Parts: sequence; structure tokens; C-alpha cells
Amino acid sequence: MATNLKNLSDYKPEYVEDANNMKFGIVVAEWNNEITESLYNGVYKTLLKHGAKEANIYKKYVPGSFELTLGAQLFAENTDVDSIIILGCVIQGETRHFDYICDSVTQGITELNLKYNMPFVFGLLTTNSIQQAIDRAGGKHGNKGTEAAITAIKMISLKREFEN
Ligand code: DLZ
Repeated sequence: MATNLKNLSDYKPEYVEDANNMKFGIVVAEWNNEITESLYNGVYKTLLKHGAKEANIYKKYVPGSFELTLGAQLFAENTDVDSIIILGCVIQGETRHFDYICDSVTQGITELNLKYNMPFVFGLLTTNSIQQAIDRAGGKHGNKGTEAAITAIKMISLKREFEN
């Protein structure tokens, strides 16, 4: 479904488990940083709203979206977080750079999920314009950060269900 038909901040709170005993790593790209900080705020507020402890939310920056995959892998290898949320914003320009970065991050995150058997959440905005990004980072289409936070909580719960 296209995001202009769905508000990214809409979800059913009754289906979201308590995040009180969950740990989260968040990797944030510095490129388009006004957007990525808004995404981060969406993640942070949503995690706290669902019971996560401030002390269990760890944030690291990488220069741009291309570096998100390695940033996420470093989290997986060096911390005991339960999920890693990846936040970036790639805006279409005049060259094919956009396609290469989007493909690389998408493929990289898919591989990390399977390699580490833990949830790495795709919080990457891939838009044609800065306005489309603003609309999805706390604007009229909600906040992709909220969606990413809810996804992380749900996927940690799912993993725990299978493990227990
Ligand atoms: C170089 C570049 C360009 C043109 N556009 C973006 C973008 O829209 N969003 C983003 O997160 N990063 C961009 N970058 C930076 C690359 O992701 C990467 O940081 C550099 O190519 C260095 O590896």
C-alpha cells in the first residue's frame, strides 16, 4: 500500500506488547538530518509510550544511509540489544545514486535479519522530494519512526514467543 493512503503513525495499541524488558539499538544517518532526527523522535517517543526504559535505548550515528548496514551490524556484534532500528532518508536526485543506496540498504538489512536471527527494522524513507520526506517524518502521513518502533517491539515479542 502506498504511504499516501496510510498514516504511518496509525496502529492498534492493544496489539503491542509491553517493551519494559526490551533493549533497542537505533542507527541514525546524518544525511538529511532534520528528517532523520524527526524519525528518531518518533521512535523514541513510541518506545517510551510502550514501556521501554530510557536506559535501554541506545543511539549511534553514521554519516549517510549507505553506512547504516555496517552501523547496525556493529550494534549486533558489540551490544546485547534485542532489535536494531535503522533510520535514514534518501531523496531522489539527478543521478542513479538513489537506486544504488536504496538497493544496498534494503539488501543489507535483509541479510542482517537472517544472519543474526534478530529484528533489524527498516526505517528508511526513500522519497522523490524533501516534501514527501517531511510528510512521512511527523507530517501529514505520520512518522515512519513510529512505525519502526512498533515493528521492533512486535518482532522482539514474536521471537520470544518462538524461543519460550
Ligand atoms: C552521497 C549521498 C547522496 C547523494 N544522497 C544521500 C541521501 O539522500 N541520503 C543519505 O542518507 N545519504 C546520501 N548520500 C551519502 C551516502 O549514503 C554515503 O554516506 C556516502 O556515499 C559515503 O559512503
